[in-house]
This record gives sequence, structure tokens and C-alpha cells, in this order.
Amino acid sequence: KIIVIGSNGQIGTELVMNLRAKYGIDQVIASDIRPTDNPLTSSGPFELVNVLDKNILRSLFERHRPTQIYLLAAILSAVGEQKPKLAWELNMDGLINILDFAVEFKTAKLFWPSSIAVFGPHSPREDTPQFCVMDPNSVYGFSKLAGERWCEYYYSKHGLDIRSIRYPGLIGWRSEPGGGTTDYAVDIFHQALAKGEYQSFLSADTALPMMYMEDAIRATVELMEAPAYKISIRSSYNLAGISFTPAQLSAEIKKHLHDFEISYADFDPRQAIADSWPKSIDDTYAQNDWGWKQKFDLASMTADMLENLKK
Ligand code: VAH
Repeated sequence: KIIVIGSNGQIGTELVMNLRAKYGIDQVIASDIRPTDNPLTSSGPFELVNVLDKNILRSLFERHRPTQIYLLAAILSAVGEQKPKLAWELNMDGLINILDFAVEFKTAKLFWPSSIAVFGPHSPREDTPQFCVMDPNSVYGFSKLAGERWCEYYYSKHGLDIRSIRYPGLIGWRSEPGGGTTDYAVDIFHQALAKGEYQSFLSADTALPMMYMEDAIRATVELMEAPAYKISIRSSYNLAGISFTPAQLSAEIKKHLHDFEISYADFDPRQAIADSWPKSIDDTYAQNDWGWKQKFDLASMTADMLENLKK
């Protein structure tokens, strides 16, 4: 059995759909802290799971003895700055609980998402390398950095086959983002179609590493399918996709929706988070270790998003 924890989230929703298509609906148990009526998730087995409740987790592992776990439950960067202690507790204690149960129940493989948020103001900002100074100043960012250290520690000390990707901002049409700093890049498409305009909470020239959800899910599956001997990074892999600014994304949307207008908010707390992150990522390790190659660029992502959201 495969268990996806945090299946109601932006990544979890699409991951459950993909894993069920691959392994069979009944082999993939979706789980989250609250129920969902999303047909993408509720079409198969679902359980209510709180990663901070060890009794619930023990029951989950005892009843299913999962071969794979995908732990996606987290509080993201923007919400994390509003609820710093809860973000630290959920992101850290949730991970450590799962690591301990995975060791106890000998789970064969685990996936845990990190983020480009692990880099900080003193990290190189262009083509940010796999190894460099990392001084993240968001609670989400340093919880992900600490989480990477725990993942590598449980690999080294317990031989746990846990794998991880430092996701860029993710853009998809099947699910909504949940409280991040890159959420503008999803909201803009919905607003462009609904109202022909969008007010960006990030400034026009804020370049960030982004990726189309199709590519992010494929990368996740490819990493998890790679033979263990090929995995040289047990903290978390840099993964590059597309790097663009709100102005560049707006111009691309305008090619399809000629009357679309973008405006910019005077101030938003998420600007400071974005300004502490890289503009672009170097993913040489992912390319060399397990053959990563992105497929979508800004033009094809924009066309695909609008095509699917119009339906
Ligand atoms: C966030 N979408 O904005 C997440 C992601 C790189 C960004 O970690 O917090």
C-alpha cells in the first residue's frame, strides 16, 4: 500500500491521481487532517490523519504496513510567517513522527518535499547550486532546511530510503496552492479568465524559480523509481524548471487574452520572502543522478493552463 499524507494539498491532490493511475486506486490511500469532496482524491480510499497524533499514525501503519509514504502535510511560507510555532511543530514533529514509524514498520521508501525556500539572502541568487550557504529567514524555509538534515540523518543512521526534491513554485490547474509566496502564479490564471485583470502581490521584476505541476509530479515519480544506487543526495535535490517574473508571466498571458491587465500591490509581506529566495536554480545533480529533464517552458505552461482552465 502507498499512503499519501496531505493529499488535499496542491501537490497531494495531483500525486494521488497519478499514483492511483500507476498502481491502482485501492493501492493508494489518501489522507489529510480534514475530509475532502474533491473527486480527484475521494474517488479512492481516504483516511483522516493528523501527523502530530502518534496514536492515529500507529494505527495507520499497523493496519496498512505501507511500502511507500509520501509526506506532503506542511504549512507553507506565507502562512508560516503568520503562525510560526505551528509551522515549526507541524513541519518538524510531523516529519520526525513519520521517520520514526517508517523505521519501526520498515517502510521501503519515503518521499518528503523540500523547497527552494531553504536558500536565503546570502545564497547565490542565480543558478543556485546544490551546495552553498543557506541562511533561510522564513520559518517554513528553515523548517525545510532542518527537515533535510533529519532526512539525511535517518538515511545514514537507519538506512531509511527517503528521497526529496527542493520544489520551486508549482503551477497547476487541478488544485489550488495553499498559503505560499508563489501562489500569485496560479491565482493570475484564474483571475485573468474570470475578470481579465489581476493585482500581483509580488513586484513586476520579482524573478522566482517555478515549475509546471506536470513536470513536478513526473520528477517525483522518476526520483522514486530510480534505483537506490543512483541517489547521491539524501538531503534534497535541487530541481529547476522555469524562472520568470510577474511581468513576464503577464506578457505571456496577454498573447492569449489580449485585454488582460496586470497591476501591482503597493506592499505585501510576501515580497520580503520572495526577495530572500533564488531567482533560478542549478539542478545538475538531478540531471546526472537520475536523468531529470524538464518539459514545460513559460509558453507551453501558459497555453496548457489556459486551455484547461477554460473548460
Ligand atoms: C511557497 N509554494 O510558496 C511554496 C514553495 C518555493 C515555494 O515552497 O511557500
